[in-house]
Amino acid sequence: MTTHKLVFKTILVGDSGVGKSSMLLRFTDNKFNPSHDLTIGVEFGSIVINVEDKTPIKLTIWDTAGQETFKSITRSYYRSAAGVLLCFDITNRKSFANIHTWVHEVREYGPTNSIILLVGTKADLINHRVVSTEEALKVAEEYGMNYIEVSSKTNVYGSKFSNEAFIQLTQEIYNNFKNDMKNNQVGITLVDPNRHYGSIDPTRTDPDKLKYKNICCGI
Ligand SMILES: Nc1nc2c(ncn2[C@@H]2O[C@H](COP(=O)(O)OP(=O)(O)OP(=O)(O)O)[C@@H](O)[C@H]2O)c(=O)[nH]1
Ligand SMILES: [Mg+2]
Repeated sequence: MTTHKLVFKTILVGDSGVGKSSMLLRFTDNKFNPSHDLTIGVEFGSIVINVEDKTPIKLTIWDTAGQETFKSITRSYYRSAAGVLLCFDITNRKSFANIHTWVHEVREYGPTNSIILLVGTKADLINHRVVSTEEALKVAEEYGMNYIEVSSKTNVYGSKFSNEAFIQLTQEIYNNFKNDMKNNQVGITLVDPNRHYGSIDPTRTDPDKLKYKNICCGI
């Protein structure tokens, strides 16, 4: 049975190596991978989140490749995203400087009203920090974005779980949607609960077909 009536399409963007895939892996599987397995093209994950008023929302997350080579593929995903997690690594100044380029990319190729949340990753690496929280907050404010710091490695940083980034983005998209329902918002799908969307045969054992996280669109 479909529990959710709303589907939000979101994407993870930012330089290669900042930890986008690690955020998705922590969120969908509660795991951490210490090695950098370059994302080729785009990977996909999805999860249902209950927002503050308990509305269940299915979040689809497209994890894009940070490498320049894949820019033309990843750009095509901006177009239909309701929300963006724009990530930089707090131990890597270049990834922070590139935030400006990423914002311009998202604004140029994405819908005008998509919500961007700025995410400072690897917050556990306190001794290697080169970007201060204040600096990041300032840039976020310049672009009208909120800012959050997370660690996919330790999962908890300060009082926050790394999943908070996804939850916060979902809540922001939902608030925006509730305030402006008349506007056809890109990246938001209303599911008809009376419609039969098909189901997976519970006796089926083929693990690849039942996989929750799929790789797609790689070249
Ligand atoms: N200490 C620490 N390392 C992290 C954290 N998140 C990611 N890493 C490491 O950073 C490296 C890159 O992480 P990925 O998640 O593969 O980076 P990505 O942004 O998906 O990179 P691309 O797919 O190339 O765009 C890996 O070695 C991760 O283990 C974190 O929160 N803390
Ligand atoms: Mg990746």
